[in-house]
Amino acid sequence: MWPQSLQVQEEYKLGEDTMNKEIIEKLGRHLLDAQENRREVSKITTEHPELTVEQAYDIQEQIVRSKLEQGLRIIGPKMGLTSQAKMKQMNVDDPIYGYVFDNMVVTGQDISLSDYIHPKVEAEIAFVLGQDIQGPGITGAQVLAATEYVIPALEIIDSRYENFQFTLPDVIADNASSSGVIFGNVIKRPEQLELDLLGVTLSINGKIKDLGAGAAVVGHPAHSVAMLANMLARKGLKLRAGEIILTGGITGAILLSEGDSVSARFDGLGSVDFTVGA
Ligand code: OOG
Ligand code: MG
Repeated sequence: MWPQSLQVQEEYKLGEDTMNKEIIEKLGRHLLDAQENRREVSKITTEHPELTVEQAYDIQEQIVRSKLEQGLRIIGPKMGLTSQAKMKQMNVDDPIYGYVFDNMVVTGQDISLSDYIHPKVEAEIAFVLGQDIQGPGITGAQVLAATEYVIPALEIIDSRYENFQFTLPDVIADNASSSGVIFGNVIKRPEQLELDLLGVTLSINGKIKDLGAGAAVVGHPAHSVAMLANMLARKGLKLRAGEIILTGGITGAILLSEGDSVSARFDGLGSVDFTVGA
């Protein structure tokens, strides 16, 4: 999907008052460097309070481009800040999107704290489409009709910003805090489940830390995918068959500590578990 978007991006001219390309590249490198060195940095809006959402997506695109140049592959786009739990927790009111890469997928049962800055975990429902979806005007019903299957997931987010605090443009520029994802091994067709009523509990060391249902995500997780298709359409992009799309945290995100044993149980979709090592 990305080569096509780069083409689109080149045709999309920055207005005169927008940030110049050099600053966008510099901020992209700054955030990438923070991620690679597992070091938190100050919010970019501290130095650039005028940063717009559009410019923030340009910075995100710069990061995505660099990762692709390093040989990484996008597994799919993700939505973020789609539930009240998340919006309230992060003090940001609008859904955003970012990209998840192949090197972020955790395949074993363990993660190491030393691979992250200050990781948090949240429970999500992921969609895999059987057909491409091109916005604008996409509805949740159209998404469900195009969905091949759904998978339970735990996303590990790791904001590159100090104290995990940011404004909307900051978190967009930081590729929506994307850092890791663990998928469960139960997959179902969407019509086998009532995704809005699907309950989820998120436990650490046997204690429930948060819980919710699919409807927490903009009313229905399929609606989140529809919003994503419509947001991407503004850049001339579409959702593609086979991509794994994260719809956003149903639960609030929980900070991880060494020794944590994390388990999310999804009604009808089994559980997703991992432990946190040093
Ligand atoms: C931004 C990422 C949000 C979600 O599911 O809401 C996200 C953050 O909270 O750091 O992935
Ligand atoms: Mg998430």
